[in-house]
Amino acid sequence: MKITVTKFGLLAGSLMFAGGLMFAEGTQEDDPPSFAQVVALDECDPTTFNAVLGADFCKNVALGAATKFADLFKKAAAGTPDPGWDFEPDTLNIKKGTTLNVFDQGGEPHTFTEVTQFGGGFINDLNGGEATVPECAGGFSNVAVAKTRILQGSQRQISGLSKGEHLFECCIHPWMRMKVEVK
Ligand SMILES: [Cu+2]
Repeated sequence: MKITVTKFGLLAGSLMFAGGLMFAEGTQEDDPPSFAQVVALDECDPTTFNAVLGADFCKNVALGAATKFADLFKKAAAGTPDPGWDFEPDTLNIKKGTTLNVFDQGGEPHTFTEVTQFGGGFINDLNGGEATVPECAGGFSNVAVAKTRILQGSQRQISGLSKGEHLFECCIHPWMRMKVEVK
């Protein structure tokens, strides 16, 4: 009798497990995952950045790969901006209805700002000679620009993108650029 009860218990457990799997599959078909991940990266050097911009502006996440504050400006002025400041991936193909999750995994703040054409941001000395694009004009005193800011360790969600090509750049470090194709 004891054995029968145990067997029944196992059978019931298996059925519940199978039911769980079926339910999970059904849910996935009804509601396909519609998120795409984007990350913002940088290699700011906390010591030199925070000496200029204030304590805690740049978090220590680069683990030795850091670029000093003055060097970031030098490289940008020379037309060879630091590739450690980057959105990944560079291009993304998504279906209409997909939400972008843009994570700032770098040490400092960025913006993820849609622009009609790539160009300069709101810090002239980082623009490598390019003019500020209208969408970045005014910097963070412009609420429309401030809304596109992403702080370290946080994310911005972009949804409702129309079909076609969308361009995004960072209004601080305008060589951080990304193209999103919505089909
Ligand atoms: Cu940036």
